[in-house]
Amino acid sequence: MSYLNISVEDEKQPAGANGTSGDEAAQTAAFEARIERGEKIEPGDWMPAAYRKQLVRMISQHAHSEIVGMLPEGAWITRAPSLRRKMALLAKVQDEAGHGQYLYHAAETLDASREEMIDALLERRAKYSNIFNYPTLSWTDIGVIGWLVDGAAIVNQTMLAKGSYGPYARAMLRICAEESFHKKQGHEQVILMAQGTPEQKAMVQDSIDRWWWPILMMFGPHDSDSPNTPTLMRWGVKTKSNDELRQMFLNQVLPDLEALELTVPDPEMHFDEESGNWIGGEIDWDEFWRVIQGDGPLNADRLAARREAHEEGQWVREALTAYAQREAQAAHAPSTNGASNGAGGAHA
Ligand code: BYC
Repeated sequence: MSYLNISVEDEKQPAGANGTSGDEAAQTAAFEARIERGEKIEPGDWMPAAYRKQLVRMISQHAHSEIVGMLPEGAWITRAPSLRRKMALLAKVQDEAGHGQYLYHAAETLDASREEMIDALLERRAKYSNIFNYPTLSWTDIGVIGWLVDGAAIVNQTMLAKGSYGPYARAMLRICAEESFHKKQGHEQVILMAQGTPEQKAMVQDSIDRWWWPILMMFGPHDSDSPNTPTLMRWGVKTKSNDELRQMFLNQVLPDLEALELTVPDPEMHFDEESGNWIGGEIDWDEFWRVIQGDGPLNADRLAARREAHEEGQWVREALTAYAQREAQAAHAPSTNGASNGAGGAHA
């Protein structure tokens, strides 16, 4: 399935347009009416090919982000400053693996195979979030990631939880519940460090200075440069745009940062009385496009780590396949008393 190449033709599927057959136009109209009524679309339901492709693209990239996202924080598990912090970090990184699993499963309900999705990641045909291509240089990076990276993800995912595709929306509900624990433990760490010694406060400020701009990039390009947003919004996968979510995030975190006397590395950041919004300077979009196209500080290292993990897991996949085949054979083998043998026979 070439889900990674969304063609212009794929995008053009409003009812009755572009030479779609009468049947397909009627199906598309009925599909769009369901979305309009707020119904969820479920795996066996009819859906336009472009809806399926967009979902597989987005859900699989989201899954990759969760899995690659284990690496920056995973690097600090052995260096956590206390047992309590180590346990929290272990639990968080393990949660991210679970999120990847929910999401790969959600994509599989759309007939995407796990192998193809993983290959696309490892062969650099699929993207994953820009944010995970930067290094975690100090312990305070872990607090800042928990608070602000997971905080940004929650803003985005709370919106996706209202989306039109049932399995993705339900995965988002569960993921957001877990992410809110991640955010709280990160916020607690930042509060503690910001109120600690001058060195601790300087450390946490340095982390914010390095992570701030990449975090704002997580929401994606400006709406005017976002080719996928119009389709995703028409079909209710996204219910808010990239810029709307970025603004919500700014309005949420700037007062909290101010309360801790922490700053952002943006001299233009100010509160605009008229609009009620925090408004800052322009993001370095050249850096954003460079990083998501594979040329960020750690893209090569992240993929090398994923490739190594994939190769080391080969024997597990082989063992699982062999076990499943044996179970299937046992289930079909005639039993001695003439009844079906059942899966239990495999253990004999
Ligand atoms: N990074 O048309 P656009 C987590 C790509 S993990 C990389 O606006 P769309 C966590 C985009 O894919 C949570 N690429 O796209 C885990 C598209 O390229 P393709 C991660 C990006 O889909 C572990 C092109 O740019 N969250 O929280 O409408 C530890 C044009 O963009 C990015 C998700 O994955 C980016 N930031 O909107 C800690 C959320 N932005 O595919 C924490 C799910 C854009 O056409 N995804 N691109 O080649 C989404 O909500 C949307 O896909 C996006 C982009 C907002 C990211």
